[in-house]
Amino acid sequence: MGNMFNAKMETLPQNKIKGIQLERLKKTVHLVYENVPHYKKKFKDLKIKPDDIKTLADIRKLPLTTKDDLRLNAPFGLMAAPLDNCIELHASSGTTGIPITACYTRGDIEVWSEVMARCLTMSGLTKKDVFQNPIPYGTFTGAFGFHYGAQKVGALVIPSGQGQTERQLKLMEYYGTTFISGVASYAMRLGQVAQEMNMDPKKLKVRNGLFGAEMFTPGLKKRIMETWNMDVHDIYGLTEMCGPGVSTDCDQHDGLHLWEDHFIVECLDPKTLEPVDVEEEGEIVLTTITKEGMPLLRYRTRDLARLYDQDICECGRTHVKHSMIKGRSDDMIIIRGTNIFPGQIESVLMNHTAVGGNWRMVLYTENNVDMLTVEVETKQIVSKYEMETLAQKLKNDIQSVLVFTPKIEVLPPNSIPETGLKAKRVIDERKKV
Ligand code: DLL
Repeated sequence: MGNMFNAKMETLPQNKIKGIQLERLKKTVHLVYENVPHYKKKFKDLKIKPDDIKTLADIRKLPLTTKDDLRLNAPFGLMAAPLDNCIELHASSGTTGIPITACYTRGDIEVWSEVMARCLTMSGLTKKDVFQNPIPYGTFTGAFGFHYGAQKVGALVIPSGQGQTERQLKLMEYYGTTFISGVASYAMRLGQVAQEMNMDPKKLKVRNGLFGAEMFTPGLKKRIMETWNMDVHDIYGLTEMCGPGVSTDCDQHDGLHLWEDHFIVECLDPKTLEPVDVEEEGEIVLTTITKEGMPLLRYRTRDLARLYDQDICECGRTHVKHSMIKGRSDDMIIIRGTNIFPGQIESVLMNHTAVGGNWRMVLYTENNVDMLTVEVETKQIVSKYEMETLAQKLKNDIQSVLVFTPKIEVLPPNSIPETGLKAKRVIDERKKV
């Protein structure tokens, strides 16, 4: 059994967790009803009152909250606490221009630090570690979440911040960093740059990494593990909940434990909004039950995953597990009638050792027909012949998974432009009809 940050809560029997959830759900429902006009109106429309929530199953009586609700009420309209009681603001850039903003009370920061400390300890962090945090410190929640959690564990935190990959690697070497965090694709980039600098990442002292914030396929995870000779864990979270810290996979690496004493999770069919069966894929819908600043009821994350059966995990934790996030429902691309998730393509690419860390899908229109080119960087500079052979192999493999044949363009390392914090895997230049 690995270390736990809060063994009592992490191993609490399910019936006790359910008891805590009900009590906290009732409190949250009253809090938003009394303080957030948006929810008061929704309750009125649905003809419900806070006291109608008597059991956990009653959660289904509550209104769902969508990204549009957040945007229409931006930036502070969904706050349940006065801004005077808030001490920090975070926002996610979003793709539509209006950022999703969340303000935290001191209590919210305390809860966030706690869940992050649990996730980090689950991934192997101890107070003996030198923890490097190569994430921009800014309104993005990533850096601060890891920072607070790692300090709570008692590790030595190096707040190395944004980018400058060579500098990050030199800091790792100089300070003897043992644990790194970050955005999944950046871990790959760090490994690639190390090799370009003739530095062998395996010879550094880094032995653990906790990454997330974007699609994180098992193939990419394996790649990072092999490049660095380190154990890699997956962390999920979103600005609307707290930032990173909603769930992480334990050493069993067969699902992410979601902290049920702070969040209630449902998995719904995105079309019917009915619960899907256990282990069926659906949209993750989350209710915060300890947040004070901006509590949210039944928030539709758009993230697709499966919830696993409620067995006690080998690691001893009792909190429910979900599969890795397959992608966002809005990530799905429909091209000539075929549904494609970027993760399906990445899974194929990562099976080929000659493929580097960076790749993207470019969609465009040619003679009124939708076309897809998958651009893939090689790990090292190779001959034209090797590039062509690789392109052919990738084409065959992708075709067998997708029943669709994209064009493949194999490129030398560093050909695809960096797009900032999270990798941009899909460029859609199709003419909108
Ligand atoms: O990305 C919080 C975070 C930071 C998580 C660092 C983990 C590590 P947002 O910018 O609000 O917050 O983006 C949230 O990113 O709804 C998912 O679609 C995606 N996402 C986050 N973690 C994962 C993951 C942060 N482990 C959105 N796997 C979420 C797949 C993830 N997708």
